[in-house]
Amino acid sequence: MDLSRRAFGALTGSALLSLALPAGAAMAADAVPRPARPGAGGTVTFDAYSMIIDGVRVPLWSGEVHPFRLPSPSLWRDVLEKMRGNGYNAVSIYASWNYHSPAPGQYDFSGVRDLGLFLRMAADAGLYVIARPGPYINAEVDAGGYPGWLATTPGRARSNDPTYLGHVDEWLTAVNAVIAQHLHTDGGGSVVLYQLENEYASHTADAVGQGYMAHLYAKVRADGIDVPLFHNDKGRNGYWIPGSFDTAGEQGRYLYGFDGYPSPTGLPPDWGYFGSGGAKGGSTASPSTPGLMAEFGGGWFDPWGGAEFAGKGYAESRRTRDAAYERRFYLTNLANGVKIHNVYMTFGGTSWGWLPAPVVYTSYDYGAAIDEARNATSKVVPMRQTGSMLASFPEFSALDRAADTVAAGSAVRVYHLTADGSGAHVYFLRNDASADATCTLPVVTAAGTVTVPAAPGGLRVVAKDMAVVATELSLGRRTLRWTTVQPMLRTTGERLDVTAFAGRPGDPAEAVLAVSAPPTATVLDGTADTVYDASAGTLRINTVLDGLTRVLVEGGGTATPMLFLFADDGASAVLSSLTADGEPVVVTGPALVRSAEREGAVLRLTGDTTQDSPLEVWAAPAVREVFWNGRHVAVAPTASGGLQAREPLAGPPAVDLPALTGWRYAPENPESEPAFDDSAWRACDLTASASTTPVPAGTPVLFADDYGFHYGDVWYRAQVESDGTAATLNLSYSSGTQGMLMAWWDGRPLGTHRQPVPAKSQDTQGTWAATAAFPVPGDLAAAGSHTVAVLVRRMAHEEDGGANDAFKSARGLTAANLDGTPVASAWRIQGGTGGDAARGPLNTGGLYGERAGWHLPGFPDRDWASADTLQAGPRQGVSWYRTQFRLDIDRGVDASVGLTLDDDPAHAYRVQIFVNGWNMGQYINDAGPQHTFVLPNGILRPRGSNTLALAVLADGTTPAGPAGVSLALLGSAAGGVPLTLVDAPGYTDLRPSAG
Ligand code: IPT
Repeated sequence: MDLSRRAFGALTGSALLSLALPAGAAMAADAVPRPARPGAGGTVTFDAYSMIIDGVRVPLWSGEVHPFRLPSPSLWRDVLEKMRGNGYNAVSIYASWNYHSPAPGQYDFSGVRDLGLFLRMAADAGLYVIARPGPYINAEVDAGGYPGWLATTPGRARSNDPTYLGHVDEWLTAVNAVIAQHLHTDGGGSVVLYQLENEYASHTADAVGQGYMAHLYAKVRADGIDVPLFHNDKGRNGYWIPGSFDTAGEQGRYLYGFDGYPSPTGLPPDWGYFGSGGAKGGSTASPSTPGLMAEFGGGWFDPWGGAEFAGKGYAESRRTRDAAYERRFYLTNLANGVKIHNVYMTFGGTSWGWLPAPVVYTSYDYGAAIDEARNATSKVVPMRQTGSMLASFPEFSALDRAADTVAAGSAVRVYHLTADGSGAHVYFLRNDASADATCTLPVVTAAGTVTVPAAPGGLRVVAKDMAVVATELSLGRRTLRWTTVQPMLRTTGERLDVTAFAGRPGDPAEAVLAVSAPPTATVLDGTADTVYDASAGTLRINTVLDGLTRVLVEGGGTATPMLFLFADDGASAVLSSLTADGEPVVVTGPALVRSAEREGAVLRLTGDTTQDSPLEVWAAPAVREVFWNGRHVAVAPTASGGLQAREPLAGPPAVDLPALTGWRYAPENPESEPAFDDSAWRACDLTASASTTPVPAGTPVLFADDYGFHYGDVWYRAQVESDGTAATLNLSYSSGTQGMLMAWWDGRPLGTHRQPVPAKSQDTQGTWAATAAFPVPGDLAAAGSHTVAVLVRRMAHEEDGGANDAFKSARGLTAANLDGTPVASAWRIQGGTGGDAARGPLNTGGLYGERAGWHLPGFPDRDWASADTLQAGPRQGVSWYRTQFRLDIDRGVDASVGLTLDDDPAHAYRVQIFVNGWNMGQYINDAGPQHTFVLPNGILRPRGSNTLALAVLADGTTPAGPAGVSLALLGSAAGGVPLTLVDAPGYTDLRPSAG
């Protein structure tokens, strides 16, 4: 029978309502449950296949998010709900020690640092949590997460040194006190896994490393963390497998995990079943624990521009690791037995303030599935398809490698697996060629081996992409004999079952259902052929993916009808499945469905539309009325048993952003003047340092960290004696890539030195140290005392990936001499004074304006000159611009706003961007590549007045200051989450006075 394009309404919803409900039909909507809400408690174990949570096998389909890279807690909920709505069932987080600890003994978990709130939101959103609090995290953050103050302590970090371990215990005590309240096991939350350390590839076979790991293990257990622990090996090296260090007598509570960031241009690696050894556990290294990819690259970080290894911007990461990359690499991981799969990053966010490690700039967008402006990109589509598949079909949770199978007609790679005990077979087909492949495949079914598709034309695997074929999948009340496109969704409702498939537009799709009696198949929308084979006992449906094709199957031996949905990528992107009051709710139309609640006949949905969107829901038969984001939606029953909105849901209205005008201007750096009073500055009087940078003979310690200045700019002043022949002032400094130093002699600029940007290794210690040689102006060299002032723009401390204390290399001035004679005495130093507690230690550095509160809302700038342009003539030093602007974005619209700076790239200057007192990043005009800075709502007031302050640092060789400064709309949706503005003090609360 061919019933293509039968009109809607030929079969009404009420006809379906009259169908009898079979006894005992209530079945779980999702085969894989979401975490219980706080209060429930639970068990967390694992076997060689997967995690087992509350007795149920749960593959974790996780994405990495860093709470510290989104300083607006209410938006955490947005990101978490976007993940859940797009198929993830877990979120993995780092906690960054430096973010929470301004000084030894001081720990802050409030405001933007409220880790407990994040964990609560994750549980509320229905996501399990993988907690990764270090102590070392890497993560492209300053010192790899170590606090600045740790750089001044003795004892080798990342080792069993007792001094270091003392500091580590302090951090773990603090952070574990928070995490322990959100464990799935004690009912407080949904944390199910906890990582010790991070890619610790040193001392893997000696007491230093083993003692360190054993110490961490015991400490974390002592802090009450009772979920399984693991470590992420830097590649599948077999480092830190169970038994490789002392786990305090515990067995079976520690997993082996590893990270992988394979090149997107190479072949996806076979790390488990299909690699050498083929151990079940996803790794030859640890056959008794499940395949755990603690980090699998979902994008890549981008370095500063202006050099050989120049950053290209994150559009490039997203292009090279696109949706097809995700299918090809992540499905290969699944084929290889990985059942705990975390994509690093899923939402990268912003390395705001002084968070970025030297290797990266402010944006940490990462080319991730959810972009820095919180937009779901095309990369969420495969995540939704596969996450939903894993949640719907338990057969995918316990696969073993099966007999090698070869496709006919095309050289696609076939991964054949069989599902433990269920009779299901799964085939992952990968096309590594650059042309689409068409093939047939022999598959194992309950009726023997069959070559699929049965219909002519073959099945297609798009170039550089991957496809899923499966047999004998349970659909709850029926069995699917085979499908040649990826199964995405399966629900069993009181009145209706739904099964959805997804693939590329134009893919031929064949789904064959086992039936025990003649069925009726009705093609409700789209084009499909259906063939009933009485002798085989099958109903075969063939279609070509194009939007959403709907086929309703009734009879066939099962009382409850089945709606088959065949979705191309675009249609699958707006296909959502939730549960309300124990019944499945399937929704098509809106980009995101955040929640579904049912009360009797009323179904309340919340979510986002990014454009005018249709809405159709399949829910409990009792549902008669639908609300969307609190608004009543007029609906009509449809032929497929759903309710359809009579009018589309509205997308977001146009958003108007104001031009930025009314600027005020003030130059600073009074520190460069001889008359400046530095008597309150800290004298550089130390003679020894724990830094890895040697203290030069005959000079006091000048390293900024040793004087408590850990982040941002730092000033130095000294009186220098000249015998009248002074010729060259040599200033050595160390700063991180893109750092710079500028000097003045008796108030006259001597010039600026810029660190050469390293051309090669991003982690090489010492490449960011240099000596600037400044000629002393002849007319100022007279015998006597002269004032030298030096400003060092430090970038960040190095990371410590090699566990060699690289983060302890000095930052700031390291040595000074005048014609070879050390400038040894009477140096004074001033850096960031710590800012305010709300914005935290990484928000501000030591510029005069930062010390004086020029960046803060409410600072009285009325005496500043008004400025029509932000461009000034060449002048070495610092200038500030301030303005205010009002936003008036409709409630109910989630607009994501950025600030764009633009100019002639020949102009040598950089800008520190402060929004309402928050340091939202650093723009380097002549390096790039970043021009647009995301300003998260909460920091930004979408309805109200905002203060923008720009600190321009110029080397004096060119005009400086951005030619263009404008607000940019980076995304908008009707919907969003309730916004709470982030509380932080203004100028009048703080009244800072610069010293
Ligand atoms: C791995 C780190 O574990 C992670 O913190 C982050 O730095 C990531 O890489 C890159 O973004 S390290 C691995 C790539 C050697």
